[in-house]
Formats: sequence, structure tokens, C-alpha cells
Amino acid sequence: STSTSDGASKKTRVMVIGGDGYCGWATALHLSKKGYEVAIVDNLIRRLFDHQLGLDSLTPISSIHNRLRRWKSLTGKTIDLFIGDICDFEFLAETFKSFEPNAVVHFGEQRSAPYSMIDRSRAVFTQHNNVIGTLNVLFAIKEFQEECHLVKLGTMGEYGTPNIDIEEGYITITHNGRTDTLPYPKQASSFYHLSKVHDSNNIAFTCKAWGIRATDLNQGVVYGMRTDETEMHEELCNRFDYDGVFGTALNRFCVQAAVGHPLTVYGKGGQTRGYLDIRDTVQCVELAIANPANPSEFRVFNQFTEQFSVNELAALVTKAGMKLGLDVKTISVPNPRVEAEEHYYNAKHTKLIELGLKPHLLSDSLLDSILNFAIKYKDRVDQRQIMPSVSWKKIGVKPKTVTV
Ligand code: NAD
Ligand code: USQ
Repeated sequence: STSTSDGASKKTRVMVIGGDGYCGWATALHLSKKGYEVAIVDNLIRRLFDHQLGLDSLTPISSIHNRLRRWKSLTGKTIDLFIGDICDFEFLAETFKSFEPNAVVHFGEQRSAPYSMIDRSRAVFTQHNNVIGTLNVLFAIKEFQEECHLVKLGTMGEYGTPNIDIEEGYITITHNGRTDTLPYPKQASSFYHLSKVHDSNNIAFTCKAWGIRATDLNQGVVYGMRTDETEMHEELCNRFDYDGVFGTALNRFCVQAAVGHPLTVYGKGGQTRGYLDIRDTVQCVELAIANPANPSEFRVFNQFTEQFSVNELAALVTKAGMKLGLDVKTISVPNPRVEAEEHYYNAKHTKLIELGLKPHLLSDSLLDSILNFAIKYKDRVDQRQIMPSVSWKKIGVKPKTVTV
């Protein structure tokens, strides 16, 4: 019952795990709009992290219940909701038996590298939550829904920053006269990024051993706020993180520029990563679902559209801010992370383009729109949350207290 065209895709049932989060919410709405039957599975723990750490989204976000009621009243479309923890196998098994998904998109993990480096208990939580959650999804597919295609959110950070080109998942190596195509070497640099490596290994093994069909989307850093669906109504508004724990590079710089905080370049600023617009996240996930992996296939796509160094992003935001009359400064913050600050970076990203991805490249008008959004909500910004507070080297076993 999975299929590629918009019309026939109406039968495809997609479970979106982590569908209350930044990428998951935008994707759930996009898939619902496209005619897929969608169910969101989420334990809302991300909203709890915000409370625990004293953080908040730049944008006010409605409860998941109000979000789904608003979606129904605007479009007539129902999105099913299962509130629970995928680490609880009984819960996950019931959602599988009740919803019978043809595809599962798995966004439901603790996704912040700094959060995973706060203290021992957060490091352990991150790896437990992410690795056990994904294992449970694999067991649920095997037991209840063996044709179901797993679309798993991984990260470009699994590869690290090697001094050779990064391939999409696999590299062909000739060694002592023999040649093989092997998983691309992994060099993750936080307990969070490592959890994704562990997931990839578990998924690859179960594809081989059980015949699971899976796509690992090694996503780069996501930026942007609006998608066609989230901008339909303020109650559908997406979250937007700018704090030092959950905020990501470009989104943070736009908020910093809007409130007159200097842009926080860590160390030398040569750290280069793949980036993509959230409108391309939703497009990529739909393409992966519409073109499923074969049984036993462990498919890996590098999901980003352009590469930038942190210094390049700071320069782009400075220029866009000046056009809006903002006085944008940059400071070099001692790097709280352990990472290469000047390095070679050239990562392949052709497989999603081959499936039909039409990228939204970073443009002046997009920067302008994020900056204007940040200006609109600037009274909600807590400037004390901007500087980084988590150090890769100082992590210890003692529970870290949140100082106010
Ligand atoms: P997010 O924190 O906004 O959303 C994650 C959602 O998953 C939250 O709503 C949370 O409550 C839920 N969740 C976490 N653990 C769960 C569990 N055990 N059971 C049920 N629900 C659970 O994160 P995001 O930015 O939307 O990222 C989504 C995925 O995409 C993550 O896997 C992340 O690693 C990946 N990713 C994100 C980015 C980015 O820049 N945001 C970049 C690359 C990859
Ligand atoms: N950085 C700065 N200043 C800042 C914030 C970040 O210089 O204010 C630097 C970091 O040191 C790093 C780079 O920018 O070198 C990216 O950092 P980030 O916080 O934007 O992204 P990262 O920690 O890598 O994590 C984010 C998401 C994660 C996802 C990952 C994709 O939170 O879920 O997996 O992006 S990737 O980077 O490709 O691994």
C-alpha cells in the first residue's frame, strides 16, 4: 500500500515519532497535507527539558492538542495522537497494533549535543533514550509490521570531519590488493552524536539479519522557521530554539542579531557543516517515504543542501542585519566543545537530489524573513540563555545544577 504519487499515497500510513518537535511537527503537517494518514507519537519530553533548564522557544507554541484541533478545523484532516515513551515497549507495541504504519519516521530522540555533555546522568539518558528507543522501533517493526519502512533521522555529525571527502554512508576501499564497499568511518564528537552512530549500527544489523527496510537520513543543521503548513495559523507555529543548549548555529545568530547580542562564534570559526532549510527537511522525508528502501536494504542519504563555516554564517547574518538597520557585532567565544576549528570538509549529497529534491538555498530573503521573525518576538528572548554553559572538558559525574 506504499506508493509514490500524491493520489495513491493516500493509503500510506505514516507514524511520526517525535512529531511535537521542531522537525517532526513541520513534517507531520506536510505529510498530512499531502494526503498521507498520519499519527504522531511523542512523550512531550522536549517541553519538559525546557521547563527543567528554564528555557523557552522564541515563538510561543500551542499544546499538541490545540495544534491538532486547529489543523483539523483548518483542513478537515485528522492526525492521530499517541502520547508516550517509545522506550516503553508495551506502549510502542500498542501504537503499532492500533495504527499499523506502512512507514515510521523516527525523530523522537534527545537531539542536543550540549545537553548530552551537561553531566553523567544526561549523557546516560541521551544514549539510553536514543539507542533503546530505536531498538524498540526495530523490534516493533519485526514483530507487528515487517513490511514497514523505517525512515530514521541520523546526523552528518556521525562522520566527523575527516581529511577526505565524505560519501553517502559507504566508501569503497582497496586494501592489500582487495576491494570492498564498507560503512564510512564514524568519528562522532559528543555523546549525542555517538548515540546516532550506535543507532546506525543497530539498524544496519537488523536490515541484514531480519530483512528490515530502512533509510538513515544523515541530516545537517536545520535552519528556518516557517513551512507552508505551520504558517497557516499562529496555533500551528513551530518551536524555534535560540538558547545555548538547544539552539543551533544559524538560528541562534539570527536571534542574536535581532536583540543586539554579538554573534557567538566558537573558537576560530572554521567549523564547517552541512545546512538545510526546514522546508527541505519536510521535502526530503516525504521523498524517502514515497521511494521506500527494499527489504534488507540499509540506505543512507546525506540530508543537507549547502556547506558553511561558522565564520561564513556570521558574515551572512551581519550583512543581512545591516540591510535591516541592525548593528551586528561578532565575538570569538572560547570553544566549549572539543572539535576541529579549521579543517577540510567536502560531503556528498546527491541521492536526495536524484529522488527529486528541489533545494531552498540560503538566500538574502530567507535571512531577512528569519531576522524579521526574531525581531517580532524579541521581547521573548532571555539574553541570559544565549552564551554557552556546557563544557565538553568539564563534564563530570556530579549532577549539574541550573544557576539562575
Ligand atoms: P526536538 O527536540 O525539537 O524534537 C524531538 C521530539 O522527540 C520532541 O518532541 C520529544 O518530546 C520527542 N522525544 C524524544 N524522546 C522521545 C521518546 N523516548 N519517546 C517519544 N518521544 C520522544 O528535535 P528536532 O530538532 O525536531 O530533531 C528531530 C530529529 O532530527 C532528531 O533525531 C535530531 O537528532 C535530528 N536532527 C535535527 C537537526 C536540527 O538541526 N534540529 C539536525 C540534524 C538531525
Ligand atoms: N557553533 C558556534 N556558535 C554557536 C553555536 C554553534 O560556533 O553559537 C558551532 C559549533 O561549535 C559547531 C557548529 O557551530 O561547530 C554547529 O553547532 P550546532 O549547535 O549548530 O549543531 P550541532 O551541535 O552539530 O547539532 C545540531 C542539532 C543536532 C544535529 C546536528 C547536525 O542539534 O540534532 O544532529 O546539528 S550536524 O551538525 O550535521 O551533526
